[in-house]
Formats: sequence, C-alpha cells, structure tokens
Amino acid sequence: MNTAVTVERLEADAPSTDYDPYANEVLDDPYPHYEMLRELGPVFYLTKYKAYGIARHAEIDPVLRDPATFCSSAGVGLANFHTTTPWRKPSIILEVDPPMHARTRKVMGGLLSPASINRMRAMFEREAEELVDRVLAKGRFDAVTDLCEAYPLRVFADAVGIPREGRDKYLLPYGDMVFNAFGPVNERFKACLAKAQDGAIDWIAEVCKRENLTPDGLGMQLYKAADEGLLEPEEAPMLVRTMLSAGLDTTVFTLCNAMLSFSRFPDQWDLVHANPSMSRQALEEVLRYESTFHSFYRTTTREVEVAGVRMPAEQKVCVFIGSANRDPRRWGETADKFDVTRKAAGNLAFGTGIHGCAGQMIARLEGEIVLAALARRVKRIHLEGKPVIHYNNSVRGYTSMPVRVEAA
Ligand code: OVV
Repeated sequence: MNTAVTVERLEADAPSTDYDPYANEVLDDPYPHYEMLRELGPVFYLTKYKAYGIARHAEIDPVLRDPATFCSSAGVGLANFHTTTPWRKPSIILEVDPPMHARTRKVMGGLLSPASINRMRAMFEREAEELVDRVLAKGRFDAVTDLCEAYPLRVFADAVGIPREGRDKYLLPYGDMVFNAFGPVNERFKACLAKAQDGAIDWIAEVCKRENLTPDGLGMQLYKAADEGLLEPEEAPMLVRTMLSAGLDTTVFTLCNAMLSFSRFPDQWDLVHANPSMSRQALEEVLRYESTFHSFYRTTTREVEVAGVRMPAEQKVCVFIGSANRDPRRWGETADKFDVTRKAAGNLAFGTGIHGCAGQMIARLEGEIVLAALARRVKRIHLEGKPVIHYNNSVRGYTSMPVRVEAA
C-alpha cells in the first residue's frame, strides 16, 4: 500500500498583470495605477517584463533590508547583468553586494555625512538667496530651468568640484540616461542613449579625473581617500561618477515636484510661508507625496517566499517606492493628501537598508534651503500654464513649468 503523503504547499503563485509601468499614459499620472497594483496583492507578476513587482510599503521595506536574498550585483534595473551587458561599467557602490559594497559605501558615507555637509550650508544658502533674488525680480519664469535645474547645477556640481564649463549641456542628459537604464530598453532608453553618446558620456569621464577637480571638493576627497589606501586608485573616478550620476537629476526633479505641489496646494504653502523653519519637514512630505525615484529592481539570489508568494531564484523584482509612499496601509486614509504637517518620516523615497541613498542628507539640505529661501520671500506660487512632464523610466520630474511668484 502506498502511504506517501503530499506536502502541503502554503505558497501561491503571484497574480499576473500586463500593466506597463513605463507607458507615457502611466507616467502622466501613476497613482491610480499604483492603487490597482497594491490591490492585486502583496506580490504580482509583470508579464510584459517577466519580472515580479511589489507596490506595498510593508513588503518593500523588508526586501530592501535583505540584500543577501534581494541582491544589487545583477543590476538595479530590469536588465540582469548576469545575462546582458550593461550600457556602462557597473557602479562600484550601487550595483554591488556586501562585502564589496561596505568598503565603497563607508568612504562615500563619510564624505556625505551630516557633519561634512554642514560645512556646505553657508555656500548653499548664499546661492539660494541669489537665485531667489533673480526669480523674484523676474516675477514670471520657468521654475524648471530658472530655479530647479539652475540650483543643483551650481551648488552640487561646485561641491563635487567639477569645471563649470559643459555642466549645462551634459550633466542632466547623463543622469537622464542613468535613470532610464533602470527600466527596459524601450524607445525612451534608445533615444536617450543616442543623446548621451553625443558628448555627455565622454565629458563625464573627463571631469571625473583628478586633474579636473578643484582641490577642496568632494571629488578630490575621493582621490585623497585612495591616497590613504581606503580605495583602489581606479575607484576614485568611479565614485566621482556615482556622485554625478545620482546627484543632479534627482535633486532637480525633487525641486520641480516641490514647486508643483506648492502651486497646486496654496494652503500648504501658506503654512511654510508663515513658518519657514518647517521647510525640512515640508520637503519630506514632497518626497513622500511626489517621490522622485519611482521604481527600481532587486534580483533574487534564491527561491524565496514573500507574503505567501513564492519567487524562484534569479528573478527581477521591481519595488514601486512611489507607490509605497502612497500606500494607505502605511499612511492611512489621507495617503493621497499633500499635508506638510504629517509625519512623513519612514517614506521610501531614498530607499532603505544598506543601499539607502548615500546622498540623502545633501539632497535634503539643498531642498530645505531652497524652500526656506522661497518661504521667507514668496507669498504665493502660481502655475501659469501646464507643466511639461519629463518622461523617464525611473524618475519623475518636469522639463518646463511656467510660474509666477507673488512677493511677500
Ligand atoms: C543611486 C544611484 C543612482 C544612479 C547612479 C548611481 C547611484 C551610481 O552609483 O552611479
């Protein structure tokens, strides 16, 4: 007699969807789509891209805190570096796992720590005041080009210590490519790569060299860390490249999202205007409500179960952090409300875990300073036309946003 018993399997297969996170119509307003994804279940399967997806806060957070199971060394985009050749040499901090990661992250973390970046505050504030002077004198201006792009292109690139010549032309197109590369090789990716190959990639490689950096900037400090033996000599330019890849488009788009949110919700601007010391908290709510970075991937190193759903090894898993930041399970019934008085801490705009944004303190510093400078002098931000979205496979921002500011 056959006495074999069947082992009860508690894991289920993930629900499937043919949803395309990268379609223009989705990028125009992703939030209703995110609700649909969250309602599919804790884990779903994107048939169009053969990848798993997670859109709820409760499940994304632990995935990002488990780099042994959900690794970065196969790339943090849709492309699996084990099977396809990346468009550039992989990053030595973003696209690596422990133990390699700890060494580069430690150096980068030191340079970008609150103590180090506090020394930049005075310069950042001076530049913000000057910029706000200029836009107030204009009254009507383009918030994207005249403010949101102008500020990081000046202060962050000066902090890194690269030449001023060429910044306007090459820095943002390079970052655009970096962030498009976290999605599929679609028409958007191809057009962007063609543009980046027309000068930006070569320019970036050039300005990362020691001889092109100012003596007191963050870039040169990376070379000094190599002199001290904390990095291999060839790693210093790679980490300058990381700063220039991750630090421009992101802060530009965060400022765009702030300007748009405060023009759409003047009652929220009233609060910040009345109390400019709220600027840092207000920026945190901008990051939650309109995340800059919306989605990226990890790759499973083994078969794993998340919330009762089984995923095989070597699978791409897309984490929709822009959705986690609107998840009512985490933020309550008012998740879709822009509310600068809320406790927005715990949002995943900068990711979390060992790969959580190394530059988040400097990013917050830039945002806080610009908002505070505006808050002290601007009573109202009026949108004067439809903002033009900048379509990108993983980050969200604008190419133009006509505004008028009313002086206080
Ligand atoms: C977090 C991030 C974004 C983009 C590029 C990089 C890192 C990099 O290390 O190059």
